[in-house]
Amino acid sequence: MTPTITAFEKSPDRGQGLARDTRVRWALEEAGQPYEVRLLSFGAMKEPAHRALHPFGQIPTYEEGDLVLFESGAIVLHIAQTHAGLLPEEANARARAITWMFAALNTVEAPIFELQNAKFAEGDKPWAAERLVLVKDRIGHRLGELSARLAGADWLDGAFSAGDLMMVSVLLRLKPSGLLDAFPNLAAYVARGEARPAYRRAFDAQLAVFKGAASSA
Ligand code: GTB
Repeated sequence: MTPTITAFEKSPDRGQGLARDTRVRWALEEAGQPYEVRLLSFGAMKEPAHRALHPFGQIPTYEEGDLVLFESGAIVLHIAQTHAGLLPEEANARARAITWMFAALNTVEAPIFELQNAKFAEGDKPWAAERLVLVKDRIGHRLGELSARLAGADWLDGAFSAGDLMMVSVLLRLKPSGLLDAFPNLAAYVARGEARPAYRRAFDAQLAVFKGAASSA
């Protein structure tokens, strides 16, 4: 059965691929799984019909027959568990790859998310500049730790896995900030992820949505 995911009708990132549907598209592309996309306006995301799928009124969601999922991490994990290629077969290696997915979402994405809050949601507060310094420091600290672990390897634990897909997706959100530049091995790691044909297809698909929305506006 062809799954359907949801995405922004008009992404606020203007097609940079930073919204969380891109990681789901990427996983589906890595898995060779065709999919459909239902595009939503900000208003439609908050309507009861979408909230029945996503309690927080956000994208992405994933529908496949009777199964409805929200949370990009849970969706990517489901795709990885039901298709070959994104998780190792060996049980311990599989558990470690899933650990990297959680690390990406809980330990690395959390401070990166705060950067967006500090810049955009809180940018007009009198304490915004001071907070921005603290947030950037926290991100730098975390990136230093990740950089030390990755060292000279191509991927976090052997072959490319859903753990790398999630970590690269999270780090990509830092690209506009330039914070990755201080860690050449992480910048190269992100570039390796972006160079994967499956990532390119996912990126191009979300960009086509943005261009379509821009041309019809
Ligand atoms: N934890 C959830 C998950 O991983 O799926 C978070 C989902 C989420 O934050 N969704 C966002 C959303 O629906 C879109 S991705 N927001 C609308 C709302 O809450 O009303 C987050 C996002 C938004 C915009 C940019 N950007 O402009 O660069 C990047 C990422």
